Amino acid sequence: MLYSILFITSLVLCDAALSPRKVIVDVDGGVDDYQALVILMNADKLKIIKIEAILCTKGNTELVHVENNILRLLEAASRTDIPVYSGSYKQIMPIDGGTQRYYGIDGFGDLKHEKQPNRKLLKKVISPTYVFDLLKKYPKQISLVLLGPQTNNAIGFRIYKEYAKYLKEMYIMGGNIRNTEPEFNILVDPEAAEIVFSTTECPIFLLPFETCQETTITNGELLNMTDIISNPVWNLMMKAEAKLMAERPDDPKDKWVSCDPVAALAYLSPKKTIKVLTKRKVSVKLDEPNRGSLIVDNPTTNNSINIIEQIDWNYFMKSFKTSFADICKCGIFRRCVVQNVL
Ligand SMILES: [Ca+2]
Repeated sequence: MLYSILFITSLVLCDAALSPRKVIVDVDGGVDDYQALVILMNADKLKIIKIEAILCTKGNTELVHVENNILRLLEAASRTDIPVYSGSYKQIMPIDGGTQRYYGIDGFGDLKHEKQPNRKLLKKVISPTYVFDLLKKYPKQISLVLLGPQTNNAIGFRIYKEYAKYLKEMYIMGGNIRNTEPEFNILVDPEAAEIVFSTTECPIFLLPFETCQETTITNGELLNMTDIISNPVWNLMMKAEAKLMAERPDDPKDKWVSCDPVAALAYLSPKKTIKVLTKRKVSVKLDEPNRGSLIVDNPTTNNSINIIEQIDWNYFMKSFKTSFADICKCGIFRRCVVQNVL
């Protein structure tokens, strides 16, 4: 029996190890960023992808909270080996505040924690410099998954002339394609998004907010999962989710809309996750009214963005559950140490 397990596991590891896809994840530290990272970290554990770095940017909360939330997740998952880089503390043309309070002041439900995460784990280099060095080392091999305002990315595009050329692809959560109401990630730094959309040289896969709103999953279904999943990573996330749902207050029958994990899965398994993909010309409205909303299909725009219009929600839910259930499980070749979290 043990030989069978060893054989199957080594087959999986050997096969996947041939070509783990390299990815950098740029986050703004909300509960949904956390969920996205769990999906990606589980795939990293299986050697399907390699998370080269997590970059932080102001968005859901101030930069220091973003960093703390990500470090706390890595500690809970015993994955402090994944490098975390600080990034932009402010947008290019900041709006008042420029942070979102949907996930609380600290972006993670304002929970009380027994201890602060180890901030010494933060890398000393600023993120655009690190990313460009990595892009030069692995040209056209690195994907970017962007789950917050695109400030870090836009700065990279503007500092380094060849930044855009070296990227393989970008998966971006953000924007509106049908409503006029701007989506947060674009609204909070429209100039950054426009820089990225107008100077990109690699394929962009954009997940707009309206696609996420079509979810078939309810708050109640998420809360009920606590009956079948229990580990430090899940418990920490659900403590924040349950507190925030109670404070808003949300009805269990309401749709549970969480965009970032959908964008992460779209990157990880595009064929299984994305049901409808269209190519559209996309730019960002930089003046009022509706500053920060997307202008779609404008013939004068010179790009072609892949818009993720429909998702397989059953596949998403299955993957979401599996990722959270497995993230802390110890493999034969990997030691799991449960940290002092909750
Ligand atoms: Ca986010």
